[in-house]
Amino acid sequence: MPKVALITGIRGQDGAYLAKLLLEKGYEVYGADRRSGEGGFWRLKELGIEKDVKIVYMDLLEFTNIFRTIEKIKPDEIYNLAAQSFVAASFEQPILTSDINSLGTLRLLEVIRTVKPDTKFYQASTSEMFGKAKTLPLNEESYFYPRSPYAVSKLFAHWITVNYREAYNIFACSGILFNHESPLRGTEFVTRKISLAVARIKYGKQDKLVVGNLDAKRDWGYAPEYVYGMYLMLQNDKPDDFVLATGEAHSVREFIEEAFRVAGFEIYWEGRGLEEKGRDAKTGKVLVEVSPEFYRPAEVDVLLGDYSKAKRILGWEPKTAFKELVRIMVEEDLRRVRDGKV
Ligand code: NAP
Ligand code: G4F
Repeated sequence: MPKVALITGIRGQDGAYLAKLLLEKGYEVYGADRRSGEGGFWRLKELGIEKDVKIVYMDLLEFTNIFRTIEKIKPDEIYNLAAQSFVAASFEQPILTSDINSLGTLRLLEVIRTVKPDTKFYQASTSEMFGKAKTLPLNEESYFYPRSPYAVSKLFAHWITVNYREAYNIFACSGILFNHESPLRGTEFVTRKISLAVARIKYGKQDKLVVGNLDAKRDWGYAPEYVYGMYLMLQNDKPDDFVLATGEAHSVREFIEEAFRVAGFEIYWEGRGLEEKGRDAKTGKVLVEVSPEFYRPAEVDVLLGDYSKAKRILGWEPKTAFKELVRIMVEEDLRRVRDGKV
C-alpha cells in the first residue's frame, strides 16, 4: 500500500515541489485547494503532475470541512503549507492572516488529535518568527521577535505544533525555513518580482523595476531542496523542530545587481533613500527606482540561518548557492517572456 500524504497549499510554490517529490517516492498525494480560482494549477502543470495529484477542496478556515477531508482520506502524513504567506499583506489583513495561519493550524491539529492521532504532521514555520534578531546566525534555540502580523500568526502555529507534540504525543514537526525561491515563486515576493521585471525589461515590455527597502538581507535558498528537508523531517525517528537555511545572507540590492547581470546589464547606483536609482552602465537609463509603497510598517532587516542541526540529524544540506539561484530564476523568466508564457 502506498503511503498517503495530504498537502495543504497545493497551489503554492512549495506545494507543487513537494507533491512532485512525494509522487516520485511512490506516495498517493492529495492536494488541498481552497478554490480561490486564481491562476489555476499552473505550478502543477509546469511540473507535469497536474493529473497525478488528487485535488480535494479544503479551506483552513472551515473546521468541519477539514474534519470530513481527513476522516475520508486518512493520511499517513499531512504537510501544512497553506497560509496567507505574504508578509506585506498581513499588515492589511491581520485578522484573516491569523485565522488562516494560526487557527487554521490548530484546526488541523485538533482534527488529527480527534480522528487520526498517528498522522505525522509538518508545520511550515518561518524564519520571520526571529524578526528583529539580536544575534546571528539563527538556530532552533534563538530568541523569537516577530515583526509582522504574519510572523506573529506563524509563531502561534509553531508553538501549538510543539504543544500538541508534547501534550498528545502527536508526531508533529515544525520546519523553521528561511526564504526559499524558484521560478515557481509568486510574483509578489521580491526575488521573483525582480527576475520577472529583469526579463520584461530585457524584452522591452517594462521600463523599470520599482522596489522598497534595497538593504534588507535574506538567506535565500532553492525551494526544491527545502521541500526535501520537509520530507526528511517526517521520516526521522522522532518529531522535532529544524532550521533549513543556506548560512549566507544577501541584500535585495545584491539580488537586483546579479539578476540584471544574468540578463547582460550592469547596474550602478546613484542617490540615497527614496531618491536612489539604479542605472544601466551602458546607457545611463534608470532601470531601478525606490517607492515607499513597498516599505513595511516594521521591517526585518536581516535573516541568516544556521542549519547545522538539520545537517547533523537529517543529513540535509543546501546545494544551490546565491548566484546560481538568481541565474536559475532569471533564465527561466527570460525564456517565459521570450515565449509569451508568463
Ligand atoms: P504560497 O506560494 O503563498 O502558497 C500558499 C498556499 O496557501 C496558496 O496556494 C494558497 O492558496 C493557500 N492558502 C491560503 N489561504 C488558504 C486557506 N484559507 N485555506 C487553504 N489554503 C489556503 O507559499 P509558499 O512559498 O509555497 O510557502 C509554503 C508555506 O511555507 C507557507 O505556509 C509559508 O508561509 C511558509 N514559508 C514559506 C517560505 C518561503 O520562503 N517560501 C519560508 C518559510 C515559510 P491560493 O492559491 O488559493 O491562494
Ligand atoms: O520577498 P519578500 O516579500 O519575503 P519575506 O517578507 O522575507 O517573506 C518570505 O519569506 C519568509 C521566510 O523568511 C516566509 F515566511 C514568507 O512567507 C515569505 O515567503 O521580502 C523580502 C525582503 C523584505 O525585507 C522586503 O521589505 O525584501 C524587501 N523588499 C524590498 N522591496 C521587497 C520589495 N519585498 C517585496 N515583496 N517587494 C518589493 O518590492
